[in-house]
Amino acid sequence: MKIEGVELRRVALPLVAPFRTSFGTETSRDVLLVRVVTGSGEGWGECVAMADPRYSPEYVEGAADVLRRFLVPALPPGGDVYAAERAMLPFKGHRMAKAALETAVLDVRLRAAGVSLAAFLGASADRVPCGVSVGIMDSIPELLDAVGGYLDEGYVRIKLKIEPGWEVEPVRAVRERFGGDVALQVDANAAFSLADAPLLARLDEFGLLLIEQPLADDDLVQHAELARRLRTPLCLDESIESAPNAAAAIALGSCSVVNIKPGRVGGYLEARRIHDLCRAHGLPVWCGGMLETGIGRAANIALAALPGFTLPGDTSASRRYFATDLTAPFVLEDGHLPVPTGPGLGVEPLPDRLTEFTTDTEWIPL
Ligand code: SMG
Ligand code: MG
Repeated sequence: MKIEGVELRRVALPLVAPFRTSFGTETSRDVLLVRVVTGSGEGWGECVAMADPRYSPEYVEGAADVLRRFLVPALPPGGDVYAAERAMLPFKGHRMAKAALETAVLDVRLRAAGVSLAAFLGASADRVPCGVSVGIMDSIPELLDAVGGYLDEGYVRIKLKIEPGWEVEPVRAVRERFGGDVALQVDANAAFSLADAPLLARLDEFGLLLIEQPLADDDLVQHAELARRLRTPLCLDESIESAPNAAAAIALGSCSVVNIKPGRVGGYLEARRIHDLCRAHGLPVWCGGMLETGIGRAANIALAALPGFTLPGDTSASRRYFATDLTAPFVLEDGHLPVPTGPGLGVEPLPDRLTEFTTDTEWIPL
């Protein structure tokens, strides 16, 4: 196998509704796709960086820049994914950009070998239970309508985005309307401080599955202190960028659950290492989401089928975000999505959709 070059492709997909978190509101998904081309095939990867560096320091334009300037030129042409991972290691950070390129290499390689990503990673399930992430709303009635709609669709777990001023009341309202049996969790995207511990402890009475990333990304010690003051399990998202980070968080007692997002940790190889580490320590993990198109969604579903993913992830159906996806849509069935079985990611962008939504392409010969 010889990689001839890499295409960077920018795609803009409108969202079905604005998605508000503690750090901002998304109305459209500006996606960077990476396509690795060999003499006999191609492989795709989706970069999960957002347009602005608010979730993490990475952003779409920055990811494209580091790919064209450093990561693609360093790529070994043979198509070995471990060699690709090693070649990118000297360049610090930029994990979302690295993950996209690594995934495209993995996809082209697995397609050539006729092996699915799920099989390569060691998946043990053929379908995964799905949760949904519900944005911050203007009012409680609006929130209850949204949650009710998702429960009707069959989602098996609800995650509420929270921020200071939108925490206890939305959780109480959802519990009052939909009862104590709904699997419910919250995500603060780092919007609180340790001084808010008494406020966050008021969530204890609602029997949440977990509180995700209440404090700042780099606050492992304070997360450990907060964990001691809450009964609700603490889950980390932004804080966990690598397996060593996860090991530190576990050793410190900063969390008892981990949200694994392959983009955030530099790819599916590192995501699997974090899964293995957490499983060895008895911590449940679940697969996060970054409003992926069908390309990234397919790969996340394969990862979520590994045995340590014992909690439902943010692996929702395509229509949660997009009226029209780039691939054939993922459709919820009895609260689950099927794990793709075809070689590689098992999905491909539909050519007409790709043409319709592409805003820019760039070819980088190797
Ligand atoms: O793909 O369903 C999804 C998004 C789930 O809430 C979600 N993601 O912090 O977990 C998180 C956020 C990050 C993206 S917010 C724009
Ligand atoms: Mg999160």
